[in-house]
Amino acid sequence: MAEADASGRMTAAVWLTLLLAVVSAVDRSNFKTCDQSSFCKRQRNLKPGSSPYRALLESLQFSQDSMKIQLINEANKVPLLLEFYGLKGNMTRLRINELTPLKARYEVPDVLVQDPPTTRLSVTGRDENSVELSLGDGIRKVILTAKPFRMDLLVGWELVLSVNSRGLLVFEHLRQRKDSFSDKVSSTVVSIWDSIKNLFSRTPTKEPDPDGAEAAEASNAPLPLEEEPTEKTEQLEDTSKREGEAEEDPGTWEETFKTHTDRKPNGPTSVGLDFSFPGVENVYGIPEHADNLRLRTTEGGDPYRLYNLDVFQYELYNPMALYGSVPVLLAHSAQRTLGIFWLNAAETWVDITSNTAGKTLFGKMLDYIQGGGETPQTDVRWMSESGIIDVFLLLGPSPADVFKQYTSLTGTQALPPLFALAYHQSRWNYNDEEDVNAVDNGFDEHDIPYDIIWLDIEHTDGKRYFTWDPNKFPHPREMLQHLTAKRRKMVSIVDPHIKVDTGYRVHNEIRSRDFYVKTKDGNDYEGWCWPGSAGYPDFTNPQMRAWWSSMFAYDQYEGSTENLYTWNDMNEPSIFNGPEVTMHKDAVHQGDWEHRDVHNLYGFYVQMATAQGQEQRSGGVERPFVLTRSFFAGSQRYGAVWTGDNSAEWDHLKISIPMCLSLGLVGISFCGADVGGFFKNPEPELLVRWYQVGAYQPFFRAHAHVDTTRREPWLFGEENKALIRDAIRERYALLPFWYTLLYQSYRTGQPVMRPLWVEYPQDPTVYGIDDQYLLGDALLVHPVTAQGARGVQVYLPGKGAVWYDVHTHQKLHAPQTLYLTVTMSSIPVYQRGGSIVARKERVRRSSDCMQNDPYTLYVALGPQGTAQGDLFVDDGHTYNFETKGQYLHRLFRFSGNVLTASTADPKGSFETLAWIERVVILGAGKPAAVFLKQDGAAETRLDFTHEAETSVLTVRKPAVNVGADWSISLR
Ligand code: NBV
Repeated sequence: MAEADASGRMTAAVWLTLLLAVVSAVDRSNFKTCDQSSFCKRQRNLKPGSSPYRALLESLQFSQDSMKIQLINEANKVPLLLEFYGLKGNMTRLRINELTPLKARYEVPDVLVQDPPTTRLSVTGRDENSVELSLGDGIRKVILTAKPFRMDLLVGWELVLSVNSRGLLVFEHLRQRKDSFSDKVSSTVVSIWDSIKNLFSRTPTKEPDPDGAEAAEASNAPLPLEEEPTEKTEQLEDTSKREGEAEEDPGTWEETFKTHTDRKPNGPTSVGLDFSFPGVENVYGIPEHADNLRLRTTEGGDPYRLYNLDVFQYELYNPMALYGSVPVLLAHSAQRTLGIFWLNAAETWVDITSNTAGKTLFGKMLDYIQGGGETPQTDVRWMSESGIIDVFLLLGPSPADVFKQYTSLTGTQALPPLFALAYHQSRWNYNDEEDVNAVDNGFDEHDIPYDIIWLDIEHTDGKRYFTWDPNKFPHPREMLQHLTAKRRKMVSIVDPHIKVDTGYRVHNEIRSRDFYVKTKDGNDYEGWCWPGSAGYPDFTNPQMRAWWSSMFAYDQYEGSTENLYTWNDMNEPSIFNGPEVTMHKDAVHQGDWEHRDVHNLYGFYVQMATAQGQEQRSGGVERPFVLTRSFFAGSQRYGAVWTGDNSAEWDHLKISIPMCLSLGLVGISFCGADVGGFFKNPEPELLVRWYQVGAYQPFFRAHAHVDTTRREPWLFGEENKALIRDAIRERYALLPFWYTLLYQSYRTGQPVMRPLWVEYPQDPTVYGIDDQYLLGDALLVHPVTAQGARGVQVYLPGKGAVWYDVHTHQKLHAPQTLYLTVTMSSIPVYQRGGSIVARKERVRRSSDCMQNDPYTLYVALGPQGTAQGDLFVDDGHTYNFETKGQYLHRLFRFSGNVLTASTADPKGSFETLAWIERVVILGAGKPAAVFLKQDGAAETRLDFTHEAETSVLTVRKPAVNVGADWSISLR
């Protein structure tokens, strides 16, 4: 593969080989540190202290649900407008913008699913320096202090969150750079300009208004709030000297990183704000970082960075940016869980400090015993390069409340088609149709289920997406039909970089419609990527997105069929010759917005347009499946994400757990990591362990780099093959459970993979645990992620709770930490006593073949001898569950020795042949007899077996349809 193509250009493989030869780990120098990012450095140079901002109480305006007030920076006198809303569901929203910006500042569209419904806000107190507001029921109060400006949120009499208490509010107002402006005008104009400047010393309105703006400045009196932002008028002064700290950094107006100079036509525009959580020691979220679940303090290092980047061979345990960003942080203590959603799509850095950081547990205990210790507190500081401050405070108080609140704003996880939860087989690349066929047959020969085979970039005709290589894939339709016959699917990659080639229809259409992102000079922006020179469709443009979506129609994407789905890669966007391997910040998008403003949204939009395309090709009937590498808040609405180019190393296996847990906390539940590791060749032990881990993560796909040796499951000897097969079969058996979890997530916004603290919020032992987790609230998984492991330490949470080892059915009491010895076949999983989990235990070729297979219910009795669980069933692939009510949501309850099945949701109904073939009750005594009762029928006796040693009762063949109501009594 390592050769130049006919035209003498380097092929992608040559590029890659060169890259690999030179680099073996991330080249950090390709990516900025905070110090190299001018706005981050500027803001970080501002130390906590008294805020220069003052709220002008006399400007206070109230409506039923909002408060508006002006803030003035006493140093530069530029007025800001603060809007504060009480939102339904125990949330508030705080927006800060310039009162009269030189031109509009970017406000993130399309991420919120609706205008969040507001709730009552009333003034309940006031003195000369503060206002007290009550939210909704009045239990929650906000005290706004005018000077220095801060806001404190109280629940009852307890302070739970403060805003700007460390005085780190920064709002770099838009202004004209004096020298660059002067350069453009003649000296005469300059002298007129200078005279005007002397006359008016503040932000002008359209017409200089001595009674308004200027007077306001003189007295610090507020400007009228109705005043519209002044669009594109030029500011009549150079205020650059006023910002003090902002001017020290030479990169303020123009910054150079490596060979790239960012000319910043709008000058410095950054915003920042601090939040303090008294009583909180644990914060989570702000993915994507290859780091532990619990965020660490950033003192003495870099802040966590949110800037979507293609980081080649990323390193672990650091705050560097990765492919996606979700600006949501959760703060947790035994008392409550809170969230901050910072809605800004520009480059963002997040600093975390804590007054207990560095204190040993003993030190903290001593503080506690002596009563002299400070209340623990965590402070979080957000810094973004442009846009406005638009922040949602999610007030919980439980973790479940915070998930509900956040997903009410940005949407819940889309319910994937059932097959997408099954096992995916990928590599870069399956070379041609014969290869696809051979791999597909391999799974049958070795009796391993799989659902989807993936084609990477080499399947295209010269990296022209929506095409097929005519030599390697001459008959795509037949290939896809062959898979259909096996009830399997395919995914093909569609990247957003479009080859600049006048012989390529996709390029020609985008160009003729003028849909490419532009350079600052108005030309089509071009960057270097897999196809060579490439254009980047402007996915922020709704018309562009509509056109892109239309490309997935069967007659547009030639060779595509109903069972072809999509993978969006490189959508940060990745640009080999761009600054930090991405797009220049001064590139221009629709509406004249700079790439700087929208950067973190690009990948979100690519997946959105692709998912909508798939939906449309079926007339809105079929649910899409799209995997994306880049994402933002709200991406959960469009499909799955994976953690990008990991490596075949044990630590990478381990980190896949906190990486997916973090994503789940911020709405994105459908997450996975490349099984086996993308770079390098895994030793068989690592590969087997990775399958065992992947089988218990929501998105389960094996994938590998083009330079790795082949690694289909049967290539590692019989023993390893059997272990991999077992792990995959385990996944298939649990598909009904996975599907139900995804349905719950879709309905309620709760994460699928949950850190233990989500279910056991009061148990401090679990706050830092990220090597084990829960699936829903029923299964606890502690995968083996260490080489040569002989055992794992498992913590079973819950006072007075019981757990059952799902393999041995042994009953264990909680809380306890137990040492479990493991062998190569062990996947430590426990079922919570009190839960009911449905499985399908017949081995099949693919999930589709299991459609009508019977269920086994695993009823794990809790300490009171009760249990409960649910099951979602529908056709597995259409929207009929939503549009036509065609679904079953079943509820199973065990209590008083009776197991009953009823509907959890009478609105749904669905015809299925699937029935219940077995009920396994863990922790049960031996009954004398077991009876089945169905509506309108006489009681019948059921066969059963009982294992005294493990207290497992197996009831055979109730043979009731899964949609029917029935009860089974143990007597
Ligand atoms: O398309 C090739 C690869 C893909 O296999 C991988 O999964 C992506 O994360 N892609 C990145 C581009 C090249 C990576 C070196």
